[in-house]
Amino acid sequence: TLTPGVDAPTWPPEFAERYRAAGYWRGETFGGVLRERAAAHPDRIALVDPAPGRRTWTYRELDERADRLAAGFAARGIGKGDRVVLHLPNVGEFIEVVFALFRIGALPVYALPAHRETEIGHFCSFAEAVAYVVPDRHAGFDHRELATRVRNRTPSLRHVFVVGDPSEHTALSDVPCDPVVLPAGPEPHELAFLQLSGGTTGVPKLIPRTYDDYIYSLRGSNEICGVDADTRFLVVLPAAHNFPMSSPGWLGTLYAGGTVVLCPRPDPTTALPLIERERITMTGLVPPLALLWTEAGPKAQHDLSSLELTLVGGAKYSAEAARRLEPALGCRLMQVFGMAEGLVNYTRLDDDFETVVTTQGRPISPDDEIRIVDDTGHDVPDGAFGQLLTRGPYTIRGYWRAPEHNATAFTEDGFYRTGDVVRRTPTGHLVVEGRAKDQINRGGEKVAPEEVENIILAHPSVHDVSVVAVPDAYLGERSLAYVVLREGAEQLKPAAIKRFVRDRGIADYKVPDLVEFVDAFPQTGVGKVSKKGLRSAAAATEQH
Ligand code: J2J
Repeated sequence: TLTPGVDAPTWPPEFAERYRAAGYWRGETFGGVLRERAAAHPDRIALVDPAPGRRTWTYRELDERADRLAAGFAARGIGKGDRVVLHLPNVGEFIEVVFALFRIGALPVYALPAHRETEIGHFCSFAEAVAYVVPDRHAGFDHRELATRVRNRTPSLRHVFVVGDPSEHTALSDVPCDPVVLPAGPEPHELAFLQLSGGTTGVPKLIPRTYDDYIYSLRGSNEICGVDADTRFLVVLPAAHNFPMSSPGWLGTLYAGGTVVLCPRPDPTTALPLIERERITMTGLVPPLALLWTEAGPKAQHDLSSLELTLVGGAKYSAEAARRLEPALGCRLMQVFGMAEGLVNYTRLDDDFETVVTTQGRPISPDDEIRIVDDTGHDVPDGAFGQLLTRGPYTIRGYWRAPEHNATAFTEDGFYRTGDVVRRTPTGHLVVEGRAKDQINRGGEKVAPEEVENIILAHPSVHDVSVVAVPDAYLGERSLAYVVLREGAEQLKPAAIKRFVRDRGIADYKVPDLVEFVDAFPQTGVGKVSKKGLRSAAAATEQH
């Protein structure tokens, strides 16, 4: 039932041919890549999970483990094209499960550790997932209870696999089986997984990526970042995020035959000792973490001399903060401006320092097509600001099962409307100046105001609500909910609104940071709430 082009628009044949002819799409799959690496260097360490009781996997062990898990999944009726919602923190099982699913052509749907019942319920039902993989407990939260509730309301969901104590579900450790009997694997042009979009709408969209396109972005990223078999990459951000997965991330590192080390928590107290102990050479951070590390680095009594390169992206990194990273951590800085939909820009190792600190890089591929347009869709003059549109060998042509949304999110000729406002320097580097899309970028975590507004609107005392971004020195942006109460409704405290949102079961980073009660919103001509008006009101509030 799963063909690119049916569940999701795919590249027109003439583009696919061009990308193959140019050597971008090479007909590889992740299952095949891992098999080849395991044959070429079986005893090299692929993966380290340093949590208490440090565990390691050689390439051969990871390959065998993926095989036996894949066979176990297949024996339970999970097959090609089936969707499996993966909701694991940075633990070794995350990587094992992903490669097992790749091997049988089942599609991981990457949930973030912070997601709760609202998001998980949506992913499971919208993707018609057949299985859901969780930890028993993580960060004080019992995932098994959530899994039971989601399972009870999702007819397609046949399996819940638990890392650790399974309670009423199935232990992941019971899944692997021998002998390994596997069905035919997936084709390189087929979908490999569904990634989550940051989103601007009431529910997050799913992003369909193929082996061909994603592996090209990995190869390109590896070349730019200098990833090779000696790379020891620390996964600091949640492994499910597109950035630590592919820019160049854990998948890029495994593609190159390097070593991936999973960091359980991103704070410098956890990460800096790990850099010393595991001789980490490369990592990726969002700007707020980069700020924390920059503060902590020089004070920490840890030997960070192995660290060669730190990538920073996911949200705007100020030039002023960027200037301080290299001296503080004793490594090179690379800015990265990417998106799970595709296009990734990097500053280059041979860029001059000013370019590295003041731009967000240039595209991976010579065939990444960039247009910068005004509100009417016309190209702006060279160097002027405008909205970024892009099309290329690893940028999707449409979201999964979302024809109506696709009609506006993409141009007729297949350019993705990123919603980012950028300008291009004479060297082709992009500078991100802002955003035209209705989204809050909370230190790299994306929040769709509409999703939060819909929840707040369900509160019996609330007449109307608008959620906007306010500037924040640490996170870049935080969220502010302007709430209009119903006439005659009892006055509420901000905490009551926050609790209401939290109790609905939603990722914590989506709970509004600030709540303000107002009598009315600024209106636009068409009678819709003016987010622009609200945003400038919010900026003014912040200054007081
Ligand atoms: C400003 N805004 C940025 C940056 C992303 C690598 C790096 C990041 C992501 C990512 C990714 C930015 N400066 N340096 O997938 O592979 C904002 C833009 C963009 C949106 C995409 C990767 N880097 N952004 O952040 O899908 O608004 O991917 O459109 O989570 O983040 O978000 P996401």
